[in-house]
Amino acid sequence: MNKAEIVEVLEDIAVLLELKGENPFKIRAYATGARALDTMEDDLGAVIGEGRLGSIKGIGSALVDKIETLHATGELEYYTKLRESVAPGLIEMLDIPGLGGKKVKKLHDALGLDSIEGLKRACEAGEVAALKGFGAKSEEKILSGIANRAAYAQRHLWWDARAVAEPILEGLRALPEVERAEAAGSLRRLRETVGDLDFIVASAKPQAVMDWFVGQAGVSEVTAQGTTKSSVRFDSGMQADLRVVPTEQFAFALHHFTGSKEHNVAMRQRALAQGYSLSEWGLALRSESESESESGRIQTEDQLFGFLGLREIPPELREGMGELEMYTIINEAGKGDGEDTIPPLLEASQIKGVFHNHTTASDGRATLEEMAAGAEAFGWDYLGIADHSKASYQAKGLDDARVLQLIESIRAFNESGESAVHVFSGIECDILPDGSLDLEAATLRALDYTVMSVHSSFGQSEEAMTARVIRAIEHPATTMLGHPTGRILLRREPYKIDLKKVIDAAIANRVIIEINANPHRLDMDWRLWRRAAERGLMCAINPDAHKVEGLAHFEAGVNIARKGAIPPEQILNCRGCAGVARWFAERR
Ligand code: DGT
Ligand code: CA
Ligand code: CA
Ligand code: ZN
Repeated sequence: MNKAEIVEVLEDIAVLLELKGENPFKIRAYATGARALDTMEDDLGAVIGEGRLGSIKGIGSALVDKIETLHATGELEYYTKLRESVAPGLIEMLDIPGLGGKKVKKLHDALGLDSIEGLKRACEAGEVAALKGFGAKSEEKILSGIANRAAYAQRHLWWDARAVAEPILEGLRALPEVERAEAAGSLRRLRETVGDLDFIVASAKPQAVMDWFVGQAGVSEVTAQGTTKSSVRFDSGMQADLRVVPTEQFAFALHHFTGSKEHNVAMRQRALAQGYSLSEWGLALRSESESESESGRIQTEDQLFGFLGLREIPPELREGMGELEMYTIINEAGKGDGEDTIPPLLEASQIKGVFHNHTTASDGRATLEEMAAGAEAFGWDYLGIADHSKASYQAKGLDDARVLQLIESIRAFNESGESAVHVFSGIECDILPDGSLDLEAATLRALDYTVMSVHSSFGQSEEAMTARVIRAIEHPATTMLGHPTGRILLRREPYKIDLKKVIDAAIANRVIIEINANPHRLDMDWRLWRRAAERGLMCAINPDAHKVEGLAHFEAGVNIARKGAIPPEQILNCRGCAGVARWFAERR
């Protein structure tokens, strides 16, 4: 087990002990140990090897054995037993925002609750509001937490869905009976969350493909199995549909099951207007039912679109949001003319570096050097470091003095020439509840760039939150706005904010809005980008990486930029080092 995973186990143990009402000193020992391990800069394997674990401040003797066991075996009997000793319903209750070990214990002791169902009933009966330490507001919050949890349980992050889908697709393609195989549905459209996976296969021997699909490792239930269609559920809760079609239907089936529904409706209407009926099976002339169907001539989606007078619409734009108009071939004779009206979509290879990443200076888990090496591995020219500011104390945010030190160490790093990657000094500075900034203007100006983010007082009114963020945007030292709605996909709703006004202010002040590329955020949302970019808004793709592996998330940001059809010239990451430096300087 790696260090991060062990930290999570220790944190879990502390919460479980809290839930059981154990001795506070024991609870604190685990919580402190988790923090000490988390912030330890040395390599855990080396520290254990040298027998130094017990001498690390905050790691008590009771923890040394447990950490070593977890590191060596990935398991710990004490932890397994502890989990087993707690009712599963209580552990589920911990998932609800605002409920920690102490509160769940209180609900259990005072009201005898041991399930989410019971908790919901108790809230609806007003019993929770009457409890000391809870009140009407927290009762309401628990209820909405329960409702969200039910809705969220149905969907998965795109990033996780892709990880499940890739080996399935490879497995399908490796079958000798399979001619073509693709993933369709929301996964292919690069939606931020995915309900279920959809696979389309071309094969003359559907049975063999079906058998392989339902027999995969990890399938916990076969929910449907026919001759050409089956559905399964995996242990992880993910569901997947498979449809097998003859090769000549493949393009039609792939197009249909890629969706979206709205896109399909628009395509069908377009076909009808030209006298054809379009379905998942094919394309046929409506007036002469016995006439040869057109399907035979169409073997690819490109040909299908072309038949209807369209250029090939990339899957990520098929959302029924005007993409047919955008991709209509204007001038059939001079194809070149029509092509020019279609905006090129961003490619991952155009990215020359990323901004907004954290290091061990605040709550990141990797050092500046390690992060820069990670950026070099991607072949990037530069890396932006933006650690937290002091108001984010739980993330060890930096005060003015530490920011100035950090600028110095980044300068030294750049001058040392030890890396081909240039590091830009930035900060993720808290926007305080009144819209003022967490650091001195002079400190902010000393940095190459700044990202301003809201991390507190999420419950403000829409008016107050909008004014707060706009005040930060209008500050002359602001370069970018970080995760503008604070949403955590499938976990936390966005805070209330009028993004239309925020976008206006950003354009007027030449402030960039980020696409926070963390797969849990993808904020600002793709639905807003096309229109905002047309009006001149600049974008930056920011992985918000807290460790080296987090840099890879930039790809999820590229997806969103594509879905939002943001022209590459309006994406700061497409500029070279000098271009980026110029943008930063001109803002000041
Ligand atoms: P999801 O799974 O909720 O994330 O979203 P999708 O888009 O993957 O939806 P899904 O799996 O229900 O169906 C896949 C595609 O099949 C969908 O995007 C469009 C097509 N489709 C499914 N049902 C209908 C329908 O009733 N009408 C039309 N026009 N298309 C449909
Ligand atoms: Ca689906
Ligand atoms: Ca489906
Ligand atoms: Zn943040």
